[in-house]
Amino acid sequence: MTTTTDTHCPYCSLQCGMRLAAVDGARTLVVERPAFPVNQGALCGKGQSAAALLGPASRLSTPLVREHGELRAASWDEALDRAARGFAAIRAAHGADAVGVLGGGGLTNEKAYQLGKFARVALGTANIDYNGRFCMSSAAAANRLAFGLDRGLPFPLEDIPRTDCLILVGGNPAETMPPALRYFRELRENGGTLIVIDPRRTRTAEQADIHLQPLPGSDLALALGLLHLLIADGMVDTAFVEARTTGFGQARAAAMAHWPERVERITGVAAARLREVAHRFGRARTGMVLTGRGPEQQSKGTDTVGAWANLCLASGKAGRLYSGYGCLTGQGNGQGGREHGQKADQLPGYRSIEDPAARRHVAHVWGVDPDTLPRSGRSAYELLDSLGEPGPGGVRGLLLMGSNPVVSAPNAGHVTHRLRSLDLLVVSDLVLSETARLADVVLPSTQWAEETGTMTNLEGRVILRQRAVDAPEGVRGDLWLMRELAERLGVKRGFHDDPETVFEELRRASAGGQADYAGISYERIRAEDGVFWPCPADGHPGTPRLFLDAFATTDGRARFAPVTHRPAAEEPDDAYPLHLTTGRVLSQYQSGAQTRRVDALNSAAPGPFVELHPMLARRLGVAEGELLAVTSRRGRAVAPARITEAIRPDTVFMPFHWPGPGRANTLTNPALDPTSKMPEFKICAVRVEAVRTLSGAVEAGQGDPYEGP
Ligand SMILES: Nc1nc2c(c(=O)[nH]1)N[C@H]1C(S)=C(S)[C@@H](COP(=O)(O)OP(=O)(O)OC[C@H]3O[C@@H](n4cnc5c(=O)[nH]c(N)nc54)[C@H](O)[C@@H]3O)O[C@H]1N2
Ligand SMILES: Nc1nc2c(c(=O)[nH]1)N[C@H]1C(S)=C(S)[C@@H](COP(=O)(O)OP(=O)(O)OC[C@H]3O[C@@H](n4cnc5c(=O)[nH]c(N)nc54)[C@H](O)[C@@H]3O)O[C@H]1N2
Ligand code: SF4
Ligand SMILES: [Mo]
Repeated sequence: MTTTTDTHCPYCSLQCGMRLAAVDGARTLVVERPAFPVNQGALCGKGQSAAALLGPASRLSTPLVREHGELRAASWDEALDRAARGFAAIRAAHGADAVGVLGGGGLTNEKAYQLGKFARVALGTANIDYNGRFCMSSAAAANRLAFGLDRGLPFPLEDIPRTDCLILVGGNPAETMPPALRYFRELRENGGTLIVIDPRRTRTAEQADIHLQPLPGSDLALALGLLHLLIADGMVDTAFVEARTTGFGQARAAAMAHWPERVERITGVAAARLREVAHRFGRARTGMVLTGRGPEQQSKGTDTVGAWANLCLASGKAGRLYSGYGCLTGQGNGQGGREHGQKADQLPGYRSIEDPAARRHVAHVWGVDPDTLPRSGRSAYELLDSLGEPGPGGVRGLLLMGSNPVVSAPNAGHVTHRLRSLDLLVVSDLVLSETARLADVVLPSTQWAEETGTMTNLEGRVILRQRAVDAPEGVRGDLWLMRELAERLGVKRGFHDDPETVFEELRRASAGGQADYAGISYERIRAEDGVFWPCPADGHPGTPRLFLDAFATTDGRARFAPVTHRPAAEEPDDAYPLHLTTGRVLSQYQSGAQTRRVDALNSAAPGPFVELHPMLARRLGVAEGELLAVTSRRGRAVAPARITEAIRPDTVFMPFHWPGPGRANTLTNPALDPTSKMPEFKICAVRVEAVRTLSGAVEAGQGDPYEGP
């Protein structure tokens, strides 16, 4: 017998609708679900192969505890007791803030919400943050500064084909969100212009009318140069600027100092090309700017996104139909995960943890005294960097749910060392990730199709992932294990393992906040293909398009960002003469903890590589497939050369999906953006050499590049 369930993909923020068919309760297949509007049946290879991780084969199926240095199987009681006792002991000895929590943007809204509550109420710690800090925190910060609200896209994807000119900055959806490419294709079929800005000629850039190939880290200068040309060539929409914005004077002054020839020197983009882009965008009736991680994952990411938002505002392409700035959020619940309280400075509903009214509201929903709620804690990298530190302020115990920082954190050799120095590391995961391997207690969690929960996709559309199959024997849900841990920490009420009960509480906690879910219910989502927040009341239609009447600032006006260009935290020099940038490939997801366990994906993308230009390859004397050692101030990585004319000759690119000798994050620079605390994943200075053997090259390097399989 075959039963089918409509649900959504476990991976990226597109949250493609899919149908799961369970055959005789034994096999699960992904089949087409044509009706869901976002992807209309299309799935990428990751979605198509997602059922491979449902069975027990590559999964954790029992809790593990460390004994005499080794992980061994344990009962749930033993594992939970050990975790709770350990946290309580650290708290008693060093204070509540000595226990940290790191969450993830892949967790459902219910899990993210309850994790934030668990940290503040059951552990009493300020130190909770999540991996979204490494993802879209710069765009989130810039959105709040410019528009007063952070929702990645202020419009649904279906608006993209209806705009006249779209600039996509440092995003590669052909590999990172393939079904979304349809929207960009339709834009061009409708006569619109697609401009892509990326140091590499990616599969996405190949589809553009214009591709600019700037130096990594120079986007801020590029955006300032475009604004300069809008002003100089009379393309500013003065009526819009006067009626709906503030702060143009300062932005204008900064832009005037970025004349085209100066910008050409900083970015490597010819002044004539810059002018062509400024005129196409400036003269278009409607226009959008979308950013991916390229311009965001920089130590000046917030300012850079602000500069792109400025361009939209100056040309009157914001707060109007088919126009606006948007960020392509990345993780499955990258959007919802940043709304309901697993961020260091935040309470549910996108409320500030420092705001007395917000504290009162949420404390009331939680049934606690507002004064017992901690204040803001440390951001993700600052948290990881403080692990195991002796003395006051050091975090000695960590609960990690939904991230694999041994592979994905910047300066990962150092982060691994810090994780190892903890008194207690508790990891909840589906698989024995590289980080779970370091844990003292590993808790096997249910995932995706084995449990129900809501996710909020990149459009701000709240969708429902429905349970379709039974979890493997021995595996429990994250909601359940939070409740069990809370109980063992003496908090017997307020934690639930039923997702709908948690969602009902989340609705109340978010009510009146910016990300207001009060009018959204499981029943409504089922009936309506998702509901866009804010949705403050039962009969409210939801809000697919934001800012059409007013921006979300107190005076309703958008704010120009007062930004000027500055260099990357680490620029090339004689010792490290090249730029390294990092990113993704089509067939692996993030740290690869899930996708490296799927055969079909592994054969398509079996391992790390270093992408470099033929001119550079000749200079280094390296042929396709031969090994290269890439060295930065933080360590050394070794991977085969992939030679392509698609990249600038002064830049090399590595994907970050693998642990071991080819781990890109051994190299990356943890310099943080001062506002968003985003690390500079997209630029650091490196030296590249041809090497003969892997082992020789690794031994000659520094640090601790090899972790896990
Ligand atoms: N296959 C796959 N899909 C994914 C993911 C995955 O791991 N694998 N992860 C998901 C997640 S969490 C995210 S955040 C998204 C990310 O989605 P994207 O933002 O599309 O992904 P990236 O590859 O990180 O970066 C995009 C592009 O930025 C370019 N770039 C590098 N440096 C610079 C720069 O300085 N300036 C500019 N303008 N561009 C630069 C890179 O060359 C790259 O092509 O993808 C989501 N989808
Ligand atoms: N060099 C470089 N580094 C980067 C980036 C880059 O572009 N370049 N991008 C950054 C970005 S944008 C991101 S988003 C991060 C992502 O990097 P990570 O935070 O490491 O993300 P994942 O690899 O998705 O890790 C999620 C982990 O949680 C597990 N998991 C999945 N679902 C659940 C669940 O429901 N419950 C539990 N308990 N576990 C679950 C998975 O098995 C996996 O081990 O990487 C960042 N690192
Ligand atoms: S594009 Fe994203 S959501 Fe859609 S199938 Fe691929 S990984 Fe899943
Ligand atoms: Mo991300």
